[in-house]
Amino acid sequence: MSIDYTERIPNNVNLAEDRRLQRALESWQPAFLQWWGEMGPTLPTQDVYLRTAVAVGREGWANFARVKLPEYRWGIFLAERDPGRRIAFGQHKGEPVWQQIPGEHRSSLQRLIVVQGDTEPASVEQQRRLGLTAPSLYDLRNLFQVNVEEGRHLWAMVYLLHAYFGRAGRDEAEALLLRNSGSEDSPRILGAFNEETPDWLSFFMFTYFTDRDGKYQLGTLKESAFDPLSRTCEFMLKEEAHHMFVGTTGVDRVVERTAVLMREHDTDDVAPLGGIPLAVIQKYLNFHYSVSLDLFGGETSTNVANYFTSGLKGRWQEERRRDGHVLTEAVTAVEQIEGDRIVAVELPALTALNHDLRTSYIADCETGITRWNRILASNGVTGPQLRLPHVGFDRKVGMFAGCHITPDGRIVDAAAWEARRPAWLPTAADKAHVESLMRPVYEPGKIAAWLAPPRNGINGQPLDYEYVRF
Ligand code: BYC
Repeated sequence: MSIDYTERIPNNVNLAEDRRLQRALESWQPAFLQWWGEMGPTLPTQDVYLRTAVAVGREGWANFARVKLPEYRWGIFLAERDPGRRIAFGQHKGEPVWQQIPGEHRSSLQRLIVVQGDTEPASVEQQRRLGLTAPSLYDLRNLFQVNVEEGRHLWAMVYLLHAYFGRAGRDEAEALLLRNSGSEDSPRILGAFNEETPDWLSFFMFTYFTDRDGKYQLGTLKESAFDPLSRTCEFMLKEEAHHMFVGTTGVDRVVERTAVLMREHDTDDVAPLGGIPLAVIQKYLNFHYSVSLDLFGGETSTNVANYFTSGLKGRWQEERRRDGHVLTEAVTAVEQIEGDRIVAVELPALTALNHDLRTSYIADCETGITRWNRILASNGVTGPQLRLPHVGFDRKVGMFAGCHITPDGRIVDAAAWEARRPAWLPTAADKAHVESLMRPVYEPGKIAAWLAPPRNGINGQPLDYEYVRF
C-alpha cells in the first residue's frame, strides 16, 4: 500500500476511518511542530535532499527529493500485518499476537513505549546545533535525515499512546514534548540522552554506539506480543540502518584522515596538522560506548524477566534462537565483582536478559573496531589500535556503577582511577581541540580537513551535489 501524502497526517493505519483518533493526533501535531521549531535544527535552510517513506514493502519504500525542512511530512507507518503471527516466547508462546492490550499489561507496555518515545526527540535536541558546523553538505544532509526520522519515530510511539492508552496515553504524548535533553527540571528519562552532542566526532560516535542501542532495543520490541508495537518497530529499524551507517562511515572517515596524517608526517601528534589524534578518538569512543552500555539497564532485572515472561519484550532475534523460548530453567554466565576481581557467575537467564541483549550489542560494536583498525593498518599505522574499553569502565547503571574499573578491566581505587581519567576520557583540552576544528564547509563537493571524504554520495548522487541549499 502506497502512502497518501495529501492527508494531513500521512499514514498506513487507516486514520481517516477513526475520526476520534485522527482528531486527537491532529491536535498533537501543532505541539510537535512547535517543538520542532524550538528544539529542532537551528540552521536555517532553503531545502534539503531527503528521503521520505512512501511505502513499507520490501522494495522502493523511500522517495528522495528536495524538501523544505519545516514542511517535512512526518507520518505513521507500520510494517505490514502478518495475520498468522503468533507469540514466539514466554508464557503465552504459541498464542495469537494481541491487537489490543490485555489490561494487566497496560502500565508496563506504556512505560516501555514512553521510554522508547522519549529517546527520539531527545536525540534531535542533542543535535540541534550541529548544523552550524557540518564538515560538508553531504554530512549536513545526513544530520537532517537522521533528525527528521527521529522525529518520525516519536510519531510512531505517539500513535501507539493515542491509539491504545486512552487519556493516560494522550497525557504521556504531551509530556514527551515537555521533557528536554539536559534540562535541570524535566530531563529526558535515560542518561545518555541528557549528554551533549556538541561536535561532529561526538555525533558520529553517538550514531555508532547510541543508535546501535536503539537497534537492539527496537529489535526486542519488534518481538513483542503486542502486534502494533512489533510492526511499528519493524519499520523503524529499516530507517535506523541509515543512522548507524552515518556513524560507522563517519568514524571511518575520521580514522582514515588521522591515519593518513600520521603516516605522511610520521607522528602521533596530528593535532597541529588539523587532525584528531588517535588517542582522542579512543577517548571519545570510551565515553560514548560506556554511556550507551548504561542504556541496557541493570545486568539483572526483574522488570525484564517479567517483560519476557508476559510477552511484552523478546530477545534479540528471538525466533532464530534454538531453545524453548521460555527460559524458566536456563542459566547464563554474568560478570560480577567479587572482592577485587571480576568473575563470571551463573544466574537465571530470565533475570539476566538485559545482559543477554548487551552481549549481542557488544559483539556488534566490535565489528566497528575491527574495520577502524583495518583502516589504520591499511594506512601503515602499526602502533596502538582502537579498542572497546572493559564493560565495567565508567558505568553509572548496573553492577559496575560506582566501581573504579580501568579500560583494561582492572579494579583500582578511586584516587588511582581519577588520576588516570585524563588518559581515558576526553579532557577540556581534547574537547577544545575538536571544537576548534568544527568550522562549517558548505561549498558543494568541499570537505573539512579533519576527515576523509565519503566513498559515495547519497542515492547515487555525486559528491559535489548540492545536498542542502540555503
Ligand atoms: N538511565 O530494572 P532495570 C534509541 C531505570 S535508544 C536512567 O535494570 P529495565 C535511540 C529503569 O527505567 C533505545 N534510568 O531496568 C538511539 C528502571 O526504572 P523504574 C531506547 C535507567 O527496566 C539514538 C530502573 O532504572 N529504548 O532508540 O530492566 C537516537 C531499574 O533498572 C537507565 C529503550 O530503552 C538509564 N540508562 O531496563 C534515538 C527500550 N537504565 O522502571 C533513539 C525501552 C535503567 O524502576 N526501555 N534505568 O522506574 C526498556 O526496555 C527498559 O526500560 C530499559 C531498562 C532497557 C531502559
